[in-house]
Amino acid sequence: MTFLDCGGRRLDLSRPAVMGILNVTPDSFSDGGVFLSRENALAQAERMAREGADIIDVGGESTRPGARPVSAQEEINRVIPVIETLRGRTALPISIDTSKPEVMHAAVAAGAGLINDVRALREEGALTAAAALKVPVCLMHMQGAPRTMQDDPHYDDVVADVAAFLGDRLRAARAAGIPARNLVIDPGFGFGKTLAHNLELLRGLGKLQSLGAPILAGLSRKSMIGQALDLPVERRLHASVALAVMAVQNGARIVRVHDVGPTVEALRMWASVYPFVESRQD
Ligand code: 8Y4
Repeated sequence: MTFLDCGGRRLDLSRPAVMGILNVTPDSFSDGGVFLSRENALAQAERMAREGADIIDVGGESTRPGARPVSAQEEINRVIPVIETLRGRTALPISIDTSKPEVMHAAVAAGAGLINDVRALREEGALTAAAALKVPVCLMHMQGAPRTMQDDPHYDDVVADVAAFLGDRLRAARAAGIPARNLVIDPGFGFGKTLAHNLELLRGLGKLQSLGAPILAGLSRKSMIGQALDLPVERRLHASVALAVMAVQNGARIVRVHDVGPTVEALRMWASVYPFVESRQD
């Protein structure tokens, strides 16, 4: 379990891995449509590669509360040209952020080597599609649906509830024919969670390790930082880096971030203190 085979490109998990976020949505909260054009998206990806990203996550659907749903065709039109060009311009594995089976098929055909699904393969046909494509899959926890998930989230015990959900989705994925070695789990910070839920999940992240799958954590620039520190999205870099280090310390193997350079530097320092994953504390 020291690497994931992402369609022939290796993602080394013997040290913390950094997943760079590449939004190709015109309504992205953080990037404001600046990287809508193919050329800008590619320049952004190449910068992340230079800064030490281990994988690039390409997404064409916004899951912001209130965002408009996007058709499979629209998602394909946004992401496929970017994946095709990226595949030739960098040797890094490429991840496709989608929940739709049609997009999974098109993206893997275009060169994506990992499926990042915030709906954990719960859409109709998604388990079958992911199993047929034979690439690793990240299964993320979300309570409710993006439009309403932040309305009034409730849990008995957020860590236990998220662990139970991820355990169910791991079993469903394996039953559909996805080998255990190709499964990654993610607690889904910010997806149907209050600030208190997110903080408790981060403290208890290590408990998810008993599920036996590598853990991915996405905390970069999220509203939990805004809520805890009263900072606007453009001033969340330092807290994002701190949270990435805390997630790794608590067992995350992959962190999904906007600011690759600063995160890589912080995690290289972490890895010099903890050179072997086995020595990690939780
Ligand atoms: C500023 C910028 C504020 C972005 C909020 C956000 C995750 C994910 C997202 C995650 C996995 C986001 C696609 C939300 N978050 N995939 N995707 N894990 N696996 N919001 O946490 O970045 S989108």
